[in-house]
Amino acid sequence: MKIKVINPNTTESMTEKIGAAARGVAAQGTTIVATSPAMGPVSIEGHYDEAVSVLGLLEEIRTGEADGCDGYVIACFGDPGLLAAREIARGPVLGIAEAAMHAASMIAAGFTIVTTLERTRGIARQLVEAYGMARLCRNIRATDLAVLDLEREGSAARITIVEECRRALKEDHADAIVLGCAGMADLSAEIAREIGAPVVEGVTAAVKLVEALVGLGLQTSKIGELAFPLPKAYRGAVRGFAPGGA
Ligand code: 5HY
Repeated sequence: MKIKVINPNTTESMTEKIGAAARGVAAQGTTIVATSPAMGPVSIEGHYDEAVSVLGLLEEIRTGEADGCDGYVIACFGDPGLLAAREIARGPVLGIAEAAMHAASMIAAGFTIVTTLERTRGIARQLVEAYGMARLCRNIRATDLAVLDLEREGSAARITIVEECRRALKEDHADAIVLGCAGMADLSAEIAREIGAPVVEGVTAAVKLVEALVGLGLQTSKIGELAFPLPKAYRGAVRGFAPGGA
């Protein structure tokens, strides 16, 4: 099977890191295609960044459909454009936040999300509510790291994240940690060893869940809300996105 893992921001080093993490857990027979859009923000750290990133993401889904991809991962903890992507995809589309929370809910009685900037906590909180995880999410902690701090060689990001995870175990009584940024995709095993608790990372969780869904022969339902968009004209710079080629 072929799974397309899309980094909706346009920082190549992060896309490479995400692709390596995905390939590290992919089953034999699963091909991982890791991409990021040609247009969009270099990092997604708020509602505006997220909104602007969605068109580039959807373009990657469109090309994935033409290339026969069996499923998709949206590798950004805000799960930007998730439902729109599901409308235009045949196969399963998972966001890393949704995948990570569901995985954590199956191995722990409660988890804490450890994310980047303080201002993105609200986005994570909205997703916790949307995914029905409020009962299990003990807290959402921000390290106040910028997303691209995770890309800087020699940054203290890893230590900062480990310290916040330790506080989560002690103060929130979390039984597991959910890492709240795709840029942390290379850190989960190391952090789990250091803190002695399960650390769920969304890119790898999403890849395995997409594999499972495709293996079950499950695709995105096209009989209701997530049916293909209605054919109509689009005007101006987005005219090429018109559904049904109208
Ligand atoms: C992410 N931003 O996973 C989110 C993390 C965040 O560019 N990739 C980004 O802090 O929302």
